[in-house]
Amino acid sequence: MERGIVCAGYGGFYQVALEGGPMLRCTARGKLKRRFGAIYAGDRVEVQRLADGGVVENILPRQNLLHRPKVANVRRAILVQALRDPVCDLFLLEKMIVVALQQGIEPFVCFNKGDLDPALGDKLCGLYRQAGFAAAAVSAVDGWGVDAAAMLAEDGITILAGPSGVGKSSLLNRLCPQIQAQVGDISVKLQRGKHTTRYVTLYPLPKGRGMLADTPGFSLLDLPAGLTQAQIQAAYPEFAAWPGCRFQGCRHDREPGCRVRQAALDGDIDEQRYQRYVAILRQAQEREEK
Ligand SMILES: Nc1nc2c(ncn2[C@@H]2O[C@H](COP(=O)(O)OP(=O)(O)OP(=O)(O)O)[C@@H](O)[C@H]2O)c(=O)[nH]1
Ligand SMILES: [Mg+2]
Ligand SMILES: [Zn+2]
Repeated sequence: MERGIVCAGYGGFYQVALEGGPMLRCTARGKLKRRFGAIYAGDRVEVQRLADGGVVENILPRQNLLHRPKVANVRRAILVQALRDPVCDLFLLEKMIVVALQQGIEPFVCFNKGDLDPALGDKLCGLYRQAGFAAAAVSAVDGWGVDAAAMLAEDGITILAGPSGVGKSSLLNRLCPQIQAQVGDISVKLQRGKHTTRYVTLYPLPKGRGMLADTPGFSLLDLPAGLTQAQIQAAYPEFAAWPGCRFQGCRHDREPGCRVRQAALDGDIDEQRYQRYVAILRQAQEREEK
């Protein structure tokens, strides 16, 4: 048996990158699906080679599994928003940060289409850096700010994730010019992307730097079940750094005397980030009560 990583799956076939190079087109044993539910891009698998292609015989234990986009064993997620066209959705971005951290994935916050509004790019990038995240404002069309060394994980799987039309495939082509993923348009009427990328696809990076995944865009994200207050607060590290509420397990919602809430009202903590935090906290609570 040989080991490999699933790079894409469609129509009952899986493209598997075998260790040491070649791609193999595989089918899968039926019992695997019964045991694991499904095989996802990013899955590490054991493969039996046949004269023509191969058969996935086993899935190795997963480090993590994202549901949106569907991909396993992710080390880093470049969370992409466009500064505009489509409109920048910081609520979705912060939900994605929550989910990434909960799954043990390093988030990298990326504002694309920097050419359309460089000042806003600098401002948002500064906001997230100050909060404690790796962040960049970039332009995939002219390459401004695109720094593969900073954006890609040292090894393992890096994914590009975010709404349709923000420029994930364009960025992939910039980060790794030997790949030429298909780029779509923005609908003039709806001001949204057109869901050009249909499947998660992993591309091996040169120089053994792991793999980079292009993924389909999405604009809605359900919070996972069982999300804890601490897991939500992990996406707001500036709250924990603020003196006062740190050791009390405070929700920072409507607790009397909450210093974080006060700091947000005083403008010492970004008030809109605080409001999005409260919205996520309540959404998670509603989900648990259902
Ligand atoms: N002005 C500007 N346009 C960009 C930039 N990056 C991408 N675009 C344009 O945005 C549109 C969508 O780009 P894609 O790369 O297909 O977006 P995507 O995120 O892959 O979209 P889906 O595959 O549908 O999820 C294309 O018309 C790109 O040319 C940028 O940095 N600046
Ligand atoms: Mg795309
Ligand atoms: Zn508090």
